[in-house]
Amino acid sequence: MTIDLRSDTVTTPSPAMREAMARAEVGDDGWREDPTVNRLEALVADFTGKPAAILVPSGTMGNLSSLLAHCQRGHEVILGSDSHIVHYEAGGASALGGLVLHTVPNQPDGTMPVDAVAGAIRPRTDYYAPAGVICLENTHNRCGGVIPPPEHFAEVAEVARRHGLPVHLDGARIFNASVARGLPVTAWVDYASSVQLCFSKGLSAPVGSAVAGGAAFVARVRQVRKMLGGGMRQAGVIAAAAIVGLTEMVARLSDDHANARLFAEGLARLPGIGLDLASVQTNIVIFTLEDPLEGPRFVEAAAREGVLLVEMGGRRLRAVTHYGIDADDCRRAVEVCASALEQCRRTQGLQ
Ligand code: TLP
Repeated sequence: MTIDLRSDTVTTPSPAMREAMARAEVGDDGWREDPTVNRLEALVADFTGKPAAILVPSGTMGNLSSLLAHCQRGHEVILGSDSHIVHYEAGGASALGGLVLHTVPNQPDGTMPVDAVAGAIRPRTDYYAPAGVICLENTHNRCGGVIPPPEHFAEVAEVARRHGLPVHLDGARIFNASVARGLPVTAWVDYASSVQLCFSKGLSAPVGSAVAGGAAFVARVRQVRKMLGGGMRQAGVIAAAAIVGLTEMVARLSDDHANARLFAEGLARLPGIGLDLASVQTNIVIFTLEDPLEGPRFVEAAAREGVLLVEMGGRRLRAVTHYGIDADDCRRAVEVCASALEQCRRTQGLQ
């Protein structure tokens, strides 16, 4: 059996989700007549403590529609250099929104130096593109699923407040942060004007994300979602699974975190692997291979033995635990990584 650690996006719906999808009461959401979508949106608003929420097809559309709703063409989006929006959203904010991505270095703990955030907000003169929004990400994917603390959010929110800017939170995995820290999602979300959260990552729903924020903002996102072709009709079948995700799959994220730690501890003992165990705070494990071991070769060797990982460039690799992966899988994955290291050394003539 393949142990797929490429992402928590590979999860498939739980039996309870399939059941809920089959039974979902539906209507045309274009008319706001899908009762299951309406229930999901109310639930998300409740969870996030925001006045309104809207279902969108993906995390990428959630972020993009939020940025387009906050900004006008030519505005700058101030965000971390390792943000998902910068790396993995196909440049949509610039291509479709005419927005300029102004990056501030991300630190290993997923935060940004607050002075640098403030410094990125340009003076209002004819020369500069004006700032439109500041973005945060939690948990921070490319920093290894780490959890920037609420205090950091408070500091960034204060900078934003001083400049009259909104803060958008890419909270694709905010529930992982919440479970790992034992805090409600509002511990972070309260500092953001808007949040995007995903149902199709650790919560294991097949499709969907939500954006939450103020009523006028969400109304604007609804219009942008339409523009982007993301308006859906009988989306209750999707929303039904997301509701199960929100109500039944959040607490079990602690299993994913324990499994990630088990895998990371085993991996850290292997010679040739660089891994800072302090960075393993949730379900993501990012590790490095020592020079001159090659990432793509390692990924191929592990795949031949049934363990799938993602190569991130620069000898960095990623493993993500999720629903469907248990402790035995993680122990097996460590053995396979040990074997992959040996194979790499052999094929690269290093032993
Ligand atoms: N992340 C995916 C890939 O796109 C890299 C993954 O496997 O981790 N924000 C964050 C922080 C994300 O990690 C992701 C997905 C998204 C947004 C986008 O969500 P989708 O894939 O639903 O568009």
